[in-house]
Amino acid sequence: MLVVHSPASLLHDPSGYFRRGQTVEHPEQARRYSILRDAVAEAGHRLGEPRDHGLAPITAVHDAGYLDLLSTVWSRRAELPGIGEEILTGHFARPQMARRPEGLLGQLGYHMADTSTPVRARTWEAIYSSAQVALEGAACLLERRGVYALCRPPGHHAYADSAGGFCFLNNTAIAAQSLRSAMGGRVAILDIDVHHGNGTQGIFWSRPDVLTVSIHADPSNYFPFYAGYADETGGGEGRGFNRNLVLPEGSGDAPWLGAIRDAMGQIDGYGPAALVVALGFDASEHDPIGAFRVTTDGFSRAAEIVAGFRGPVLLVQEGGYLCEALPKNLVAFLAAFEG
Ligand code: Q9C
Ligand code: ZN
Repeated sequence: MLVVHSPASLLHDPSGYFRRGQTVEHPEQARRYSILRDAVAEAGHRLGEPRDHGLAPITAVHDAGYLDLLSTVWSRRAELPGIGEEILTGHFARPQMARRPEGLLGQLGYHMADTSTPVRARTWEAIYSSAQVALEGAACLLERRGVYALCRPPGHHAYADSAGGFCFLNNTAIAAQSLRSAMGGRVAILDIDVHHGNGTQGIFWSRPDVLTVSIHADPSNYFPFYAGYADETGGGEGRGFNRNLVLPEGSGDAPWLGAIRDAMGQIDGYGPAALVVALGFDASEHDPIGAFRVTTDGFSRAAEIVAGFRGPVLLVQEGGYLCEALPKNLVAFLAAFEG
């Protein structure tokens, strides 16, 4: 399998993370990149770095004001005297108070959902390169059956104009949009990260040309809380082209694989020219912030089901946090996908 990756992923390494009133180690560490890359290299996959596909395919998905903020936060740091190595706000816009202010702190809160996405000196380079990894994966998919894009930082919680849940640029959505343009036909997205792919759902909400299906833990008491319910099926022309398969916390291989079969049945019926899989490994039984009990064998079975798709499949790395099972689950998934 061709693996696309970028060492620029290492340029964003968040430290602390505000969780339930305490500061804990940030789960989305740069080491995730090295561990996943070393594991696929060891397993004999072919590795390559991305070309620069530029900003245009990112602008096709994200708002200009949001991209302008992300790319200039660090150069504007003089607006915040005494700032340390991370810039983060604790003020967030609400639906009833949603003016976009001039200042840096207020703009950050306007474009962020939570405190999990601090900006550091080289964060923009890291998130830009993560998007380029997804775009290179999409470009290489035109002549291949499968490509794995080792994106880090992840992307599926990022909306067109907001960061959140460790995500800044929605790599999965950027790749899907690029495939949509390059191939002409419709595109489907299957999100098997344990968290709802809320940003991806938001980006394609009103569009019938990109089917979005997410399998995740019940958001009534789990991140992202405010989206991901089964009755969210899309709006306007996109009505019927979003699907949320919600499973209870603690779900294991059987219900999870059942949901993946169900999702793939709907995706096959949709007849897409390509499939993008938002590939989180945080459904693992060993994940430190997960909510499911999926085994390594479960990830292999999932890959077999996904590999049954007729067309090309782009695998985009999403969540999945540091534990011994993380690299094993990736290697098992890729091996079973290739059959
Ligand atoms: N109880 C991704 O997997 N909150 N993002 C976790 C832990 C945020 C996860 C709190 C989870 C975001 C890409
Ligand atoms: Zn996740």
